[in-house]
Amino acid sequence: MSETTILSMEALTRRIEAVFRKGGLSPQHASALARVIAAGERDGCKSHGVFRVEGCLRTIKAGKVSTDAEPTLHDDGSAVLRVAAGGAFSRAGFELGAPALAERAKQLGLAALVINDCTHFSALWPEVETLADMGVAALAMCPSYATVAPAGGTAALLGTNPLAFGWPRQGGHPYVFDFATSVAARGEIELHRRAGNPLPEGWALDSSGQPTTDPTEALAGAMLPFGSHKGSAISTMIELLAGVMIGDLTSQGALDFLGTTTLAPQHGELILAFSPERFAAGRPGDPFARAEIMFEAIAGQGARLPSQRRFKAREGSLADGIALTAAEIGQLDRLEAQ
Ligand code: NDP
Ligand code: PYC
Repeated sequence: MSETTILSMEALTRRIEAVFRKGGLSPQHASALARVIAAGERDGCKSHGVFRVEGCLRTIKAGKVSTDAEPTLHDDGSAVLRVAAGGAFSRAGFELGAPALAERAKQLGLAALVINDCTHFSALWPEVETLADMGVAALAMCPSYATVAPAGGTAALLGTNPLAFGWPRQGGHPYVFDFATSVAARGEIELHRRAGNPLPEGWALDSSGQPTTDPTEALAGAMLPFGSHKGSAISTMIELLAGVMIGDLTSQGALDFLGTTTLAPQHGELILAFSPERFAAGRPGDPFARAEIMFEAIAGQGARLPSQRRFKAREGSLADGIALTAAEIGQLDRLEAQ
C-alpha cells in the first residue's frame, strides 16, 4: 500500500491557504478557496480536491483571474440578486451572496443569485448544502469550458456543466446531489491519466471524433454527455440559463477567453433558491415531512441517497483525519516551497 499522511481538516485548510497566499491571492480568496478544496478532500471528492491547487496557481500566473477583487452584491429588492465577482474566484462571491439569497427566497418563495465574471473550478455541492443548511431548497448550475460534444456530434462545444440540488432535512444532512452533465467530471479524466488507467467505454471521443478509452486522447478530443440526448439537452439548458440568460460567457466563450483547458474557466453561475414552506402554503401536508416519506421509500428499496457516501467519508475524516497520498503531500510541499 502506498504511504499516506493524515492531516486534520484545519491543518489541511491552513496548508492550502498558505500556498494560495504565497501564490498571490488576497486573504479573503485564499481562505475561501482553501476551505472548499479541503472540504473536497474531507468528503472524498478527489476530482475537486488538492489536485486543483496547481491549476488555480497556473491560472493566477497566467493573469487570467483577479487575485484580490472584492465581490460586490447588487440588490434592487427584486427576486434576482447579483454578485459581481470582478474576475476573481467564485467562492468569495458565493459566500457574500448566499445569506441574502436564502433570506429573499424565504420572503418571496423563490429567488435567484447570479454571480457574474467569476473563475469557477469548484464542486457545487458545498453551495447547495450551505443553502439547505439555511433552510431553503437550491438548484445551482454553471457552464465550464467547451470540452463536451453534444449527443450525436463529434467535437467539443458544451462544458461539463455541473448541476446540483439541495433539500433541507431536519436533524440530519440535507438531500444533495451534484454531478457534471458529462459522463464524468473532467477532473476524473485527468485523474485516470495520472494513474495510467484507461477510461470506461462511452466516456469520450478522440480529436477525430472516434470513441476512445485513452485519457490523453480524450483530453485532446471531447468528452460525452451523460444519458446521451438527455444529458446533452440539460447541458444546453445550463449554457442558456447560466451563460446566455445572465449575460455571461458560454462554455465556448470561456474556452475562447482562456485559449486552453489547463486553466480554471471564467464565466458566470446561476443559483435558484426555493422556500418549500412558501410553495406548500395552504396545501395539505408539511413538505419536509412528505419529503422524508420519499427518502424512506428510496432507502427502503436498498437504494442509497446521493451524498450518503460523501457524508460518510466526512464523518471518517472528521474522526480520523484526512488521508493524503505521498504524491499529494509532495505536491503541496513543492508548491509551498516555490
Ligand atoms: P459523480 O458521478 O461522482 O457523483 C454524482 C452524484 O451522484 C453525487 O451526488 C453522488 O453522491 C451521487 N451518486 C453517485 N453514485 C450514486 C449511487 N449509486 N446512488 C445514489 N447517488 C449516487 O459526480 P461527477 O463526476 O459527475 O461530478 C463530480 C464533481 O465535479 C461535482 O461535485 C461537480 O460539481 C464537479 N464539477 C464542477 C465543474 C465546474 O465547472 N465547477 C464542472 C463539472 C463538474 P456521492 O458523492 O455520495 O457519491
Ligand atoms: O471537472 O469538469 C470538471 C471541471 C471543469 C471545471 C472545473 N471542474
